[in-house]
Amino acid sequence: MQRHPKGKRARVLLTSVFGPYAQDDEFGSRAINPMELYQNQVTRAQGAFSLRMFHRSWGIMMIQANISAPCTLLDFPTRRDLARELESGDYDVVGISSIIVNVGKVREMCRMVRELSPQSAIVVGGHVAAIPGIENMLDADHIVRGEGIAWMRSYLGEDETAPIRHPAIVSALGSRMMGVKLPDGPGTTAATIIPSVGCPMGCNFCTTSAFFGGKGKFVNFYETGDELFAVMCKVEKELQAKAFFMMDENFLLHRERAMRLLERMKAAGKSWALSVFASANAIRKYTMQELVELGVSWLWMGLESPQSSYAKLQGADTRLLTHDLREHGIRVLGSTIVGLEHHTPENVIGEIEHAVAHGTDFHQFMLYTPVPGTPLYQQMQEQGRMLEGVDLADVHGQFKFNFQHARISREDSKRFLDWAFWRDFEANGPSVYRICRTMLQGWKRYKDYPDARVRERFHREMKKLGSAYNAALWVMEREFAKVNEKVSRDIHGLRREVEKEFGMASRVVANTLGPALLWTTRREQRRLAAGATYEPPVILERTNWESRPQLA
Ligand code: B12
Ligand code: SF4
Repeated sequence: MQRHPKGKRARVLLTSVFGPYAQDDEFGSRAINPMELYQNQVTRAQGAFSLRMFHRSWGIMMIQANISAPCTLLDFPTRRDLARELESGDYDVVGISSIIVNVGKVREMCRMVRELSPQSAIVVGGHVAAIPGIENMLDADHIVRGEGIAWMRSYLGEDETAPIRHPAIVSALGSRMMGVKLPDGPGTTAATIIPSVGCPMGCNFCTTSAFFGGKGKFVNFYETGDELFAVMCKVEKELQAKAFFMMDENFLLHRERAMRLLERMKAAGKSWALSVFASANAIRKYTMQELVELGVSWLWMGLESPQSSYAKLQGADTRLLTHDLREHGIRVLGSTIVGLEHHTPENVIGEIEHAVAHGTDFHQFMLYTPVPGTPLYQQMQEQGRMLEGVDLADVHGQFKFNFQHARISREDSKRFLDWAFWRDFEANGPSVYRICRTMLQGWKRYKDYPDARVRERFHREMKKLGSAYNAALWVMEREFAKVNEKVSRDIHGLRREVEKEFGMASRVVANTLGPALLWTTRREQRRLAAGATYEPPVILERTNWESRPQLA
């Protein structure tokens, strides 16, 4: 591979794609595809009860933390921010990180670099690099497919096999719900830990798996439970974090690593909470006690479809599994695909109802989408079923099919998808209510558990349930009566249980804080109806510079 002539003296700018994001524009921003996770693909039908938050661009944060060259990281810039940095910076290398939907922005950013910083070499990385023929779509010097830390280290003449340094990453920023901004920052938000990239299960539609090698392959940043424990201790100290978002596509699949982590947590008395992604086959390798002791408190699981033949689901009764997990206080985010090959206008409703009947705390619905770089895309291309003229900015699984489905039309794909979100909300109520129910179940089961770490974790969560969350229940009970009377009564029942458990104080909080929260919720509903959107803040961070200010 070619090295940059200046090696580690090269000055590097790493940037995510520019905003604003929550609008329709010629560069590929889409109003229905803001820079948010829950609002985009999980709670989008839940109005003011939707969970709103932003996540930093972790890929380039990891790269920045692992090179010794002077480096500036620009996250969520506007074009003006980018232009200012390019004009003032004298950068030798500009690295742009993007996913496929944002390829139009990458093209424009390359154009800007050539114009404003012609001496810079342009490196494009992240999932956008999976587009076949991307070299001809934009003007870059290097297109990097797969893992980027090793690539950048090698490009700058550094040791690509050196241990990975993990930056302290606050998992979310700008969180809000029911019209209220939630506390952010050290001590209040989980820290993100990235143990690996890729997933060896190799489901045919999965871009993350395909991008890092596909079936049987993945890249581990931390091989052992001991390494992971050390990283988590360091981040715990830096961010005062007790909760961790494990950004690993299938964290529980690596049982040996997870069990060693548990041993170390036990020995050190760590009462950590872990949010993880895991497939059903991986979850079943553990007893509920092991999961609870490991601190698993939130779990993202692909349910896909009862008729699908994915190896990760083989033999799993996902409804029973979801029920058990929630009984043990583990909040479940289920993920279902709409528009699989066997779906028809007749059976898809039944499959959505089946998904809804899981009664998960959150439910993501995604359209079956052949994304460039995946086995599914290749198969559809070979069969001549990819639709012509679909803008890549619209290929994000939340709009319409980008391929010819055997039985469902492109227009209907959107109708079924939108209905799935609505149906889950209507039948199961706001996700905030559902997580309160799961938390209470966990508390009842584990409040007297012999392991003090586990008791402490549930106790921490319960403080919120007995106070602010109970006020939220008070609001939801009132507001949801208009949508589903039965769910509203269930919310009332849960509130009574919480008050029985936590006494007079929680009732007082509900009655005093509740009306204020009702007011902010209704104000938020009006704001959203009038078209209000949210954008992440622009962030600029410099490392290894001797004399440059932190903020532009
Ligand atoms: C966090 C996240 C987000 C955040 C984005 C935060 C941000 N600042 O960009 C949020 C929640 C907002 C989000 C939204 C969406 N996301 Co998203 N997201 C993720 C997630 C879960 C983690 C990303 C991550 O940090 N991974 C860990 C890091 C270390 O890996 P990485 O980013 O891939 O980076 C590595 C390499 O790619 C490479 N690299 C990355 N950048 C660069 C740059 C250079 C210069 C170089 C050399 C290398 C390099 O090196 C890194 C280290 O190895 C991934 C799934 C996943 N497991 O990766 C999906 C994922 C990236 N998202 C995806 C999608 C589709 C979306 C949405 C369209 C979904 C939707 N319908 O709502 C929206 C788009 C929003 C928008 N307007 O752009 C897809 C991308 C598919 C594709 N092929 O393009 C993924 C892969 C999920 C999936 N499997 O479908 N997302
Ligand atoms: S189990 Fe999940 S992360 Fe792994 S390949 Fe399948 S869809 Fe992707």
